[in-house]
Amino acid sequence: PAEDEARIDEIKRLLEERNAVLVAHYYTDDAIQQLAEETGGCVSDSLEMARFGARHEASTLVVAGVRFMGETAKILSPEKRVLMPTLEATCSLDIGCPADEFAAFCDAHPDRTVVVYANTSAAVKARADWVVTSSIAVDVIEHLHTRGEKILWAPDKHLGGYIQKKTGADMLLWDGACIVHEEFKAKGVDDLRSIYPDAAVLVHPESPASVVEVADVVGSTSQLINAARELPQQEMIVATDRGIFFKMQQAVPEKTLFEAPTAGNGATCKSCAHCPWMAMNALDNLAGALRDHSGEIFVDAELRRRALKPLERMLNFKR
Ligand code: CIZ
Ligand code: SF4
Repeated sequence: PAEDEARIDEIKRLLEERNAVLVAHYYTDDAIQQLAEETGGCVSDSLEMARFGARHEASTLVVAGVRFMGETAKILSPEKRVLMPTLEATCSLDIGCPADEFAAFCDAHPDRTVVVYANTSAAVKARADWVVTSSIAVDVIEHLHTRGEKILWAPDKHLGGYIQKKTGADMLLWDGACIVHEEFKAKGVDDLRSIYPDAAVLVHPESPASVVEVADVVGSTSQLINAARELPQQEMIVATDRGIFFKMQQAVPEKTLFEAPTAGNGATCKSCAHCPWMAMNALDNLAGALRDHSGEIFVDAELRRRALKPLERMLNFKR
């Protein structure tokens, strides 16, 4: 629509005027991902978003994603201005892991190394020994397990359970979940596979164990896109936020991608597997953030100092 065109032009102009770069997550709307690509920004998972933002020379980062991604960007680049289209975009994992309750949980288990998923507040990160994203989580836990460390893991119990199974590490799990991935159903995937028996099943490990069990490939968003490229199958059933189809289809234009069912009856659901908070990022509020610097992220200096340590461990981690 012409309205969108005008917004897009305005955003492009403002990005230049403000010496800003757009860093977008795979789960944001297609229009935002496309804009990030066209303007020399990046579209990626939270690990690469963090790396890209920290490396980039722009003085302002516009982070289209959810709150913890903006906070992470600010923690890594305190000298940069970090803007988000909306500060309301949170995450069920972040909400389900309040800093005070989490600190009490850690205090009760002082013998454990505290590893938290990136989808947490700065205050929770500040209490952790390690921060990990799903693309690096298995490798980090494997490393800690090899050193004989016992783990306290938060907040995603499905991802934690998956890593535990995969590495054999001793992991105590916080009881949190992603409201998007938790809705995928193994029965729905099976039913869809009975219609497309040659399809590969690609699953993000925030999904329930029963869905992970029927997967051909389990991995983070970037890993699933790579798998779509590398697998011989021409059809893919994908269990993660449907925002991923923008980049995945670009990577494999000749392949057919299906959303994994969330309803359990084999019917694909057009609106279920999409994060309501990611969906709050739109062209309008993105333009607004650049125009008047609304949605600016600030992180308390002392909190930042403490949260930076476990984040840097992650960024410096080599397998
Ligand atoms: O589910 C999320 O929010 C993901 C996959 C975040 C990330 O690590 O990119
Ligand atoms: Fe959080 Fe799930 Fe949304 Fe990701 S998709 S931001 S884990 S609620």
